[in-house]
Amino acid sequence: MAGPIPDLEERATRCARRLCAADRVLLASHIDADGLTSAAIAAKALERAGIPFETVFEKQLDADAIAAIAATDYDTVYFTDFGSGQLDIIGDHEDAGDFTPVIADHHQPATIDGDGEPSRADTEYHLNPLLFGIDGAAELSGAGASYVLARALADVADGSDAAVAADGSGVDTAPARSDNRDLAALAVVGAVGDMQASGGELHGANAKIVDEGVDAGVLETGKDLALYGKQTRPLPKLLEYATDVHIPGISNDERGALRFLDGLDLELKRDGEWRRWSGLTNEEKRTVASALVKRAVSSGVPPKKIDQLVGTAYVLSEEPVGTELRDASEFSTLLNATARYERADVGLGVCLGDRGAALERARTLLCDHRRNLSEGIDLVTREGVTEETNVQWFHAGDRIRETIVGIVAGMAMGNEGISRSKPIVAFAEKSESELKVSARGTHGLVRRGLDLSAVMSEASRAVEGDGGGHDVAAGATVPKGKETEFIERVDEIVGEQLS
Ligand SMILES: [Mn+2]
Repeated sequence: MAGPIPDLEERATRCARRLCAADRVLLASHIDADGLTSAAIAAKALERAGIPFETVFEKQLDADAIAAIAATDYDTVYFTDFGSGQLDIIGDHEDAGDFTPVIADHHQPATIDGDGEPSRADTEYHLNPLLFGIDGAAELSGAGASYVLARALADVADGSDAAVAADGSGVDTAPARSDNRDLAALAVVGAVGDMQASGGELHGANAKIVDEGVDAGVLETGKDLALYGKQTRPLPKLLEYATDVHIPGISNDERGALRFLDGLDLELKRDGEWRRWSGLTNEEKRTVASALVKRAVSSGVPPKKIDQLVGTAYVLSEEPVGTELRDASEFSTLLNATARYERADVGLGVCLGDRGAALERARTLLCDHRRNLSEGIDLVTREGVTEETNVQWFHAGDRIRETIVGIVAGMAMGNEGISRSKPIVAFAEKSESELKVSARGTHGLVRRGLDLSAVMSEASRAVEGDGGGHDVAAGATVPKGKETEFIERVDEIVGEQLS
């Protein structure tokens, strides 16, 4: 776990040398928290190495997007948080002499070409933990891969004296020959955003990045309450909205959460404002945490669940206390909000240190996002769902954005009239001719055999669509007008899985 990972780092050095040899680089990245932090890490590293670059973002790196990239006059394209899954198409462009790809990704590499022929297994400048026996789903994210390359780039650029441009441009006040370890904080935000923290903490190659960030003074870690919103949520909301571990009389219970806090010997408000977890003293934190555990025990929450109330917190020590930027989890949520509304420029700006307009815009987007979610949940709850034998579904049309309809569906489960004993399927308009489908289940249903990834992939193929995902949450794109045929097939497959 600790110590260098020789093969991965050797490959990173090879990629770094290629980037340093380029006159200029087109940086292409995925739009989500991991993709945005990947791009920010890459951008900082290129800037510090004195390599001119331009950044583009794509929601999906499909053949059209790659063709558009190939049509630019860049000879070197650096892909972050995607590219491995498109190795076949990218390889064709490389063979045609369109550009040389450098890839830092953690997704499954494509091994079969579109025409069914096995494609090249690898390309020369391809950095992916999966090629070196490291779990790309749990141990290194796109931002992590981008960070490993950034560290190599600092070494290579330092050795080749490329760090200072001849006219001194591009050199900021930061030390020009930084070793890029300060970028570990963003790598951790990306990993947390890609849900790589399991059992309350990061593991493997991710843990090594955490160690480097702590050494560099940009990260602090420690055991803390594992609730979302420790920096920004007022105490009662922190407790009320924490539903991963359901504590009767507190979770989802506004008055209950208030009563619980009132019962503690604690100063709850200061200057008329609710205090936040991040502003409590260690002793005050202990008071709340132990009362919370006591309440969980006395109301019959299973010990395994109670353990989940505590986890490792990743704190960005250079960010101000009480802001979402200080907590890796809140930071990644803020970035995801910019990504969902296609404002990658805003998310990237925040990652690169814009604490003015970009941060303000990101906060507004997050606020709008939360309002859209709550309006969506109200809409679904009010209008109800259609029951089939094995699933329930609703059609939001254009009234809920396709980018959030899945979250809305999942959150609406358990509301009045929306059962948690059947998976829920949601349709929303994606384009003139296509519908986005999102399906959500519960872990209980998965234990009984539900695999929504298989359901979405099989049922969408039956109507000439395309789909996939995870067992508990999956999605598809299907042609408009095929809803009935599609849902019948979904109902059948789910019935088979749960029988
Ligand atoms: Mn990723």
